Amino acid sequence: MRSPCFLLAAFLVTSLALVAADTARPRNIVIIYADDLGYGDLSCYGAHRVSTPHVDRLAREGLRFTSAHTTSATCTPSRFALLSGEYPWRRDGTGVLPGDAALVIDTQRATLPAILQRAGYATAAIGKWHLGLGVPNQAIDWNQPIAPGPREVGFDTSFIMAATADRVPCVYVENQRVVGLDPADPLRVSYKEPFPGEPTGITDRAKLKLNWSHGHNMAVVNGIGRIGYFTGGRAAQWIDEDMADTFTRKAVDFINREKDRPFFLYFAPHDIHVPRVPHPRFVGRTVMGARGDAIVQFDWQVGEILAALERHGLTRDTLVILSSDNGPVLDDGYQDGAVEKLGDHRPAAQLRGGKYSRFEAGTRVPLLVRWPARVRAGVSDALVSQVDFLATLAALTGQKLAAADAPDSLDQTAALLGESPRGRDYVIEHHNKLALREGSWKFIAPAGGEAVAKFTASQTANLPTPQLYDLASDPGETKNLATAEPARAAAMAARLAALKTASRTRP
Ligand code: NG6
Ligand code: CA
Repeated sequence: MRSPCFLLAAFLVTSLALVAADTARPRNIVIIYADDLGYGDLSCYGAHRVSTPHVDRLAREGLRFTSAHTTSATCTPSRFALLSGEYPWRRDGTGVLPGDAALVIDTQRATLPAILQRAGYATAAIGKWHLGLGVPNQAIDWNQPIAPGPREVGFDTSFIMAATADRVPCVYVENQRVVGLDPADPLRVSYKEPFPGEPTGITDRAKLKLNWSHGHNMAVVNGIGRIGYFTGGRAAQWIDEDMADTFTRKAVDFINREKDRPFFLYFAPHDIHVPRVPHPRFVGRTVMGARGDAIVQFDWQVGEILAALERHGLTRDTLVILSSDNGPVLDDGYQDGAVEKLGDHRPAAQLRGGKYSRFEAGTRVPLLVRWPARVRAGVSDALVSQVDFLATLAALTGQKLAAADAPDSLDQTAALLGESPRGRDYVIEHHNKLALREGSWKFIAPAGGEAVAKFTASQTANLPTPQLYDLASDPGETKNLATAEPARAAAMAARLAALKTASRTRP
């Protein structure tokens, strides 16, 4: 018979191992990546004209960050950085992509999903992709399997839209095949010229159910003008009103299917990007029109994901990260009432700018991290960047990075799990040109004064002279101190230039 001492020791070893297994590494990882959701758009970040109870639950049970950044003020570059751990401005072709673009992620390098796959997680990408498909200089044949794509990037399964909901082709692509295509009606896409006989947002403007304000006047799908032209593929076209339900069902199916093994779900809803056409059950849920209703629809999707985790008893051991790819925008090309019905809602809270901007609201976004087994609930002011998710999740799951991998991704485990109040000592903010944040100081490199679509240089920060702000006393970036503090401005300009020319920032 074993001695009581031995039994006690064995018991202690086993329970310590169990505790370690519980907290060293998350059982599952879910990233919920909203589109164009601003720093002030959630009730847990102060919004009061819209209520987001499901997201607020994540905030209550997890960590809410006040200084979290995407790398860039638009979608493709931010998603590129999130999945590759590299600043997008190091690579040509990582700006907002058309729907027929080639894949922009280098499949020879480690990616976030590939690392988690290696660590034993089942991986899925569901929702918006916008990172290109196929190889450069070779037109995609939408009627055949499409590669490379999410699979070659590290996702075992995928159910995506190729680009954005305002860009053709308006079809879902599941495991790299267009869903529901009728072979007798092949789908063709062009970003150059219209297909003869197909309606456009100009010829059929009077018949549109959602009128455009700028751009979005090419192909018409589901009564809405889009960017780009297409012909054929009628049976495969999505219905915008059902998109949130479709993506959510796919995400919940994935959780149900993989519940018994570790999984990584990258869930990228279309909301609250344009065209904002929420399902009828969400229409009128806020006084803010389509944009507010789309926020409620986004919140509902979060609730469905959390409920699926809960049902399978996975809440405690699942790391859930919720954030957005860039800051808010009201009129992004459709007349959907976002401007007129805004009232006193402040999509960027106290921050200046929004999508397309190097002012804070371009890249400072909501970030919530919930992992009950390890992360204590609270608020963190640590300066953090999504470019670090890759190295942090690699470290958390015990994966080593090769020297060439993720050149700008730092292991920020302590900050992202709330174990340290200190994050990075700097973040780089990007839209065309760069800006640097160091502590509370913000330096914005001069630009040529260029406007972006309808957005003026004073919204985008593309001013011809350097700008320097002290966010501690001036969170709204209203007092340019570049002339008053020339030494600080020069030092920050020099540091930014050095960071830009270095080929990597990960030691
Ligand atoms: C812009 C579109 C805008 C949106 C954006 C990409 C026009 C006039 N504007 O070019 O509507 O689609 O690209 O947004 O076409 S993002 O969030 O995917 O980066
Ligand atoms: Ca976006």
